Parts: sequence; structure tokens; C-alpha cells
Amino acid sequence: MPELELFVAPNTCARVATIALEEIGVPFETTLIRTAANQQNSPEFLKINPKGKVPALLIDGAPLTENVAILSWLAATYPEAHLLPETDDQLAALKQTADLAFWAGTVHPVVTRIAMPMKMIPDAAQSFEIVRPKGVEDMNKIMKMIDTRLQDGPWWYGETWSIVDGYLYWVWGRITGVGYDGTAFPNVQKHFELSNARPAMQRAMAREEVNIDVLKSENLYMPPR
Ligand SMILES: N[C@@H](CCC(=O)N[C@@H](CS)C(=O)NCC(=O)O)C(=O)O
Repeated sequence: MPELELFVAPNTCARVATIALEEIGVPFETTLIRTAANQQNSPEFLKINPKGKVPALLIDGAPLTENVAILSWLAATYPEAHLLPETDDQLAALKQTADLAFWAGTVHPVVTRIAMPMKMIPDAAQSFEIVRPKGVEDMNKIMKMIDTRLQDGPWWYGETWSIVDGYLYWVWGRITGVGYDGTAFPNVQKHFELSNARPAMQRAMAREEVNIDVLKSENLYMPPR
């Protein structure tokens, strides 16, 4: 069994990889990266991920970065956890990769505009007035599509949960946590409630709470706003 160490920071997309590992149920360590102290750009962490981002997964000491790759590796290595629907068909497998890439490459940047608009332009006050509303507009289009998809079943792939649902769970929690109005998307709201009831989600969130407490004790916690 490989030794697994996941580098994380609270409220970030590292939550998706944490959920995946909790759903699998293998032992793993999480290592907190203190983004408020710019630890993601420390020489030690840049050796693990030269891009200075979480998540990064050490597999027997060797790093794997990017959620799409980490989640695909976990799904393939632990097929009994059914992180993705089982398939022998190459095209069907690529469509699953496309789904993960959609969340990482299309949705995540919109989340950043809503949740961290100050990263987009130098003037923080203006970023909340200009960048966030544009992010909300783009997110509404995405959520409309997802809400329609969820009419056919509670999860992204219908009746069966997958780690794509873990991605939606993170996105929804992240944007509603900074005031995104999701009332127009009842199926997504229901998805979030169902997700919250999963024990693995609860364990993943409990791990984050521990790290939030550490950051608070060090005066390094930046609450979502
Ligand atoms: N494409 C990467 C994105 C990773 C990413 O943007 N992580 C953010 C947190 S959600 C991060 O580490 N930000 C720290 C920084 O930019 O300084 C993935 O999907 O894994």
C-alpha cells in the first residue's frame, strides 16, 4: 500500500482530493500549507510543487500535482472506491477526464473570481465591485447547466456518487460561503445537502477544521469574505 501525504490549505480545491481519500478510506496524512504566510512559495514546498499550489500528493515520497491527475490516479489505483464510474471504454474514460477538466479548468477560475476577486486586479475594493459580479454572472450560467443536469438524478452521473460530485461540493460551499445566491438552483442545493450527509465528506471537513484551528492559533487564518 503506498504511503500518501496530501498537502492542503483550508477552503481550497485541496478539499476535493481530501474527499477522494476519505471516500477511499486508506490511511493518509495531510500537511497544512499556510498560504497567509506564503508557504506555498517556500523553497521546501516548491520542490514538491514548483507551481506553488495545493493540492499536491506525495505517493511514496514522489509528488503528483493537479487535481485532475491526482483524482484520476486515485480512481485508477483504488477502483473498489468507485470514485469514477467503471469503464473499459477509452472514449468513456476520456469523457470522465473531460468532466474533471471542466471543473478544474473552467469552473475553478470562475470560483476564484467570486471567492478571491482581489487576486485579479490590484485594487481590492474595486475587485469586489467589478470582478466578483462578473464571476457571479458566469457562475450563474454554469449552475443553470448543472441544475438541469441534476434533474435526472441526485449526482453528476445520475444515481451513483462520484468524485465529480466532490468537486461540485467544494465549489458550492466556496461560493455560497462568500454570499453567492444559489436559490435559483434547487437541485444543486439538494446535492449539497446530500453531500453533507456523507460520512467521508464529514471526515474531510473535520480534517479542515483541525487545520483552521491551527491557523487561527497562529493568527494566519483568512476567513472567506
Ligand atoms: N490547476 C490546479 C489549481 C490549484 C490551485 O489553484 N490551488 C490554489 C488553491 S484553490 C492555490 O494553491 N493557491 C495558492 C496560490 O495561488 O498562491 C489544480 O486543479 O490542482
